[in-house]
Amino acid sequence: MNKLKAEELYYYMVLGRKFEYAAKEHYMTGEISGFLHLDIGQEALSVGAMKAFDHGDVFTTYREHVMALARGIEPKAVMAELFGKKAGVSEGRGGSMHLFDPSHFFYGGDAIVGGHLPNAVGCAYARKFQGSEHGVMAVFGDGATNGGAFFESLNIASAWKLPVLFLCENNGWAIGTSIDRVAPFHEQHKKAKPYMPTMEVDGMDAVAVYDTIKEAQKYIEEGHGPIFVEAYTCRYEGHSMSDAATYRSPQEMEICKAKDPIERMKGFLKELFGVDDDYLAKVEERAQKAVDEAVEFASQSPEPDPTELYDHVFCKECANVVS
Ligand SMILES: Cc1ncc(C[n+]2csc(CCOP(=O)(O)OP(=O)(O)O)c2C)c(N)n1
Ligand SMILES: [Mg+2]
Repeated sequence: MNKLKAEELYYYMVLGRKFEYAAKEHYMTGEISGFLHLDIGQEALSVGAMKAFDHGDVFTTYREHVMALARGIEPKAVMAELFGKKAGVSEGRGGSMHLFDPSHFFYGGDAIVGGHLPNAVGCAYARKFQGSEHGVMAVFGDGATNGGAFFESLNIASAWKLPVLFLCENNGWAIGTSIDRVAPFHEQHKKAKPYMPTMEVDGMDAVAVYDTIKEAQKYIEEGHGPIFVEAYTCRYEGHSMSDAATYRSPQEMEICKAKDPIERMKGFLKELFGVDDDYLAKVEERAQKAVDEAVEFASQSPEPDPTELYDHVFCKECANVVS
């Protein structure tokens, strides 16, 4: 990895973490409502994967703010969406779980666990049918691997050799249920092995995630069919803002935080490229400024017009639809 790319990964991880702390703060004041799932601790996975998969379509879970930022969606548009404002990336209709931006080939954000996996497979089918050279990445949590939609998606993607990169973020928890209580093994790629090749990566290491996703992307683009990547990671916060995560031990958190992805990337930048503390402080400043501006923009933005409430609900031009 060259210095420029490493610096880019670092910037987006810092931006992502600051963005999430700001979102948390403004949720507590009531300016953000609905659900809010924070990505703090998982930034290496979110940023490394999005920066590596730099073309093609992306479908993600509901914990997707940092992925959206790393895909290139403006912090102002993401924050305004969390605030439910018209200038939000989904015009204030989706909120935190439904950041949707076709111009960035980023289709959310899905509240239904595993519900986006068949959509990703359908999109890959369309891309193959269109003769596109690009593939599709679907990101999902360990909890999604216990659902039927997951197996159905692996099955048809494999049978039809569709260009899908299945990326499992295994943080060991599905809300407050440990994966070890509800799956026969901790490593979820074992479920995919009968269908496709699998890879494992340390999800707390942005460089490793980046390299692994690049390799996996190349594989699907060469027309071999789907591939499955499992990244082991830690979320520092509860599942959502309504989860105090009392089920987790201090020891578990200590082990997680010792692997902090941002600290790790700092070490990488210092050792390999000799960056100094002054540079790192400037990155922090730049990221904080972008977040402050996003919050200011979101809080000052107008609400959506209530007369638009029913727009996009029914397709007025479609046959057999009475509006
Ligand atoms: C089909 C479906 N079943 C159940 C839920 C409730 N639910 C929301 S998140 C979640 C856990 C999903 O697992 P994972 O993605 O690993 O969770 P995380 O790591 O984000 O806590 C569940 C069961 C849902 N949203 N959709
Ligand atoms: Mg999980």
